[in-house]
Amino acid sequence: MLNFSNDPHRRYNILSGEWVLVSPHRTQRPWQGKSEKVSNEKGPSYDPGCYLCPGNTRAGGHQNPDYADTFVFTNDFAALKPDSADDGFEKGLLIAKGERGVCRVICFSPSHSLTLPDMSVEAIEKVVALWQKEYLELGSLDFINHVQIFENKGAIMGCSNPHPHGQVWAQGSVPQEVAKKGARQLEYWQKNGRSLLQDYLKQELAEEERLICQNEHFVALAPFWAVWPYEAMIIPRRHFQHIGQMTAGEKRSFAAILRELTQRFDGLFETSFPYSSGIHQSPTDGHEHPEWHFHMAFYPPLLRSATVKKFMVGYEMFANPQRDITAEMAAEKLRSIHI
Ligand code: H2U
Repeated sequence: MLNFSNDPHRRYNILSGEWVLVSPHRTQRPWQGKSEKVSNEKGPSYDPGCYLCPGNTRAGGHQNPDYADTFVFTNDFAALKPDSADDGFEKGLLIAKGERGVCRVICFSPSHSLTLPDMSVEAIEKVVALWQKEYLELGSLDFINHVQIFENKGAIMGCSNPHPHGQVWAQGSVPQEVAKKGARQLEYWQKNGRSLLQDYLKQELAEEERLICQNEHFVALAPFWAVWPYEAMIIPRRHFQHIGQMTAGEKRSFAAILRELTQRFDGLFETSFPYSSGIHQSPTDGHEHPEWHFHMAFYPPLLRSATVKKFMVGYEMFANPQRDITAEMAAEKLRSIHI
């Protein structure tokens, strides 16, 4: 009988249809590889050289308003543009397609030195309200079929500026990570008439060992198929498709669980915990998507301390993602953090 905390095994990701190799017996191996430098120093709340601080001038020459809570602007170096060509291209085996879109940057707070876990629930609720507005507004444009909301946090994740901020990339096609999750959820919906994540959440609530924290409307857990060491997922108890459908109570609970989860992350290695987080929800392609179950995923790179990160290299690049500590071990650690 398979022993999850000792035997090498593969776990199936019901959302993406992909597998992860888990090698729990390797958690004792020594580390003589690269260590990252960390600084736990909080900078000043205003930095005259920061392009996101209120009143400052950005690289493109635009001046930020003297904003009091959140602020959104069109990315001055946008990866996608609303008016570019969107023709198809095919020449033998060379295939391409023009892609139109809109990229925006969202400042979470006027304070340069804060991060989400340092902010009040009320302040985070304003960020959630802005995500809601951006999803609905960009999603209603006729050339936009998907809106990706995400945050890159920490220099280790390639984030260019510590000022608390995230991004929104809205585009004409449905990107591949979302398309994979959509396909699995649709398959399950058509077969069972129920939300895949609703049933998954029910099982996780019964099993308990991968739960991290929960409140009235949301549950944060380490998914069974997690790839990143402290990967986490926030799932609403109610089955809804997108952030635009969140009730006032759900918005508040979502802000509260975002705060609690990120505070637990910060407590893990006593450092401002880096991650990429993103919201996965229904495409804005004009179709009903009853199969979609809104959720948010966190992919943090740190492995065993504030300075040792996991690298997705070698076997992972050429074969399959792999991890050592199990999702159960990670959840237990995150649950035990005092916040
Ligand atoms: P990161 O979240 O990866 O740090 O990206 C910040 C974004 O801010 C990045 O996409 C944009 C960059 O293009 N930016 C501006 O739009 N204006 C500026 O003045 C500097 C950075």
